[in-house]
Amino acid sequence: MKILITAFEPFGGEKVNPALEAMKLLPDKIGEAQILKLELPTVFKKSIEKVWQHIDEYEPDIVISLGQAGGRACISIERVAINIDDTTMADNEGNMPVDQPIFKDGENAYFSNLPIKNMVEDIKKAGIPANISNTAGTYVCNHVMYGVLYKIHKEKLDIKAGFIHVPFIPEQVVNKPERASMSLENIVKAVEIACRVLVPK
Ligand code: PCA
Repeated sequence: MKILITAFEPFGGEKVNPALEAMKLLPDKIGEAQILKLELPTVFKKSIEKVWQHIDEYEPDIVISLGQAGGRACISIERVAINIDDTTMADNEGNMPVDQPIFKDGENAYFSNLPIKNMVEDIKKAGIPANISNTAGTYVCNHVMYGVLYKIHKEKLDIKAGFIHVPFIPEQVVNKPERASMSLENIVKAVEIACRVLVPK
């Protein structure tokens, strides 16, 4: 079994992206599953092109994308990606789409086909706060989640895919004490547990 994990480069003036830092610390094997890691540019379109290319090349069984959701207090397992790019914050190459469909011939939305409730339950059992989120936003994370699920539907691929948003890590909020954060150690543990849910025992 092959699990492709993706994570984004830092964006929005941050020096790090906790999702990327967590991905780097994941083991290369979880149970019998091989973990493949891919860094994505925080750029509309290019991010989808890069992940599509690697899906074709690696033929993973599972794709789990990770992103930072600054301000959120827990691990959020995303339920749904919607067919819209809409932002007031430029991506890392200056693109700022407003009210743009991601793919004109795509559905309005695609649901994650990961066992999202089992993932939340197992992460919580380990003492780490987690919930299901019903919005991945309308920025590059939603864009990639949508792009992966669109490809799976269009090409009828036998792949399970979804998205996990993670909070800031403490070093990002040293001067913003009112913002939530979670230790990198717990983020890594949560992602590993989410992967374990998918790996045959
Ligand atoms: N988070 C952003 C894009 C990249 C990332 O890590 C988002 O939530 O859209």
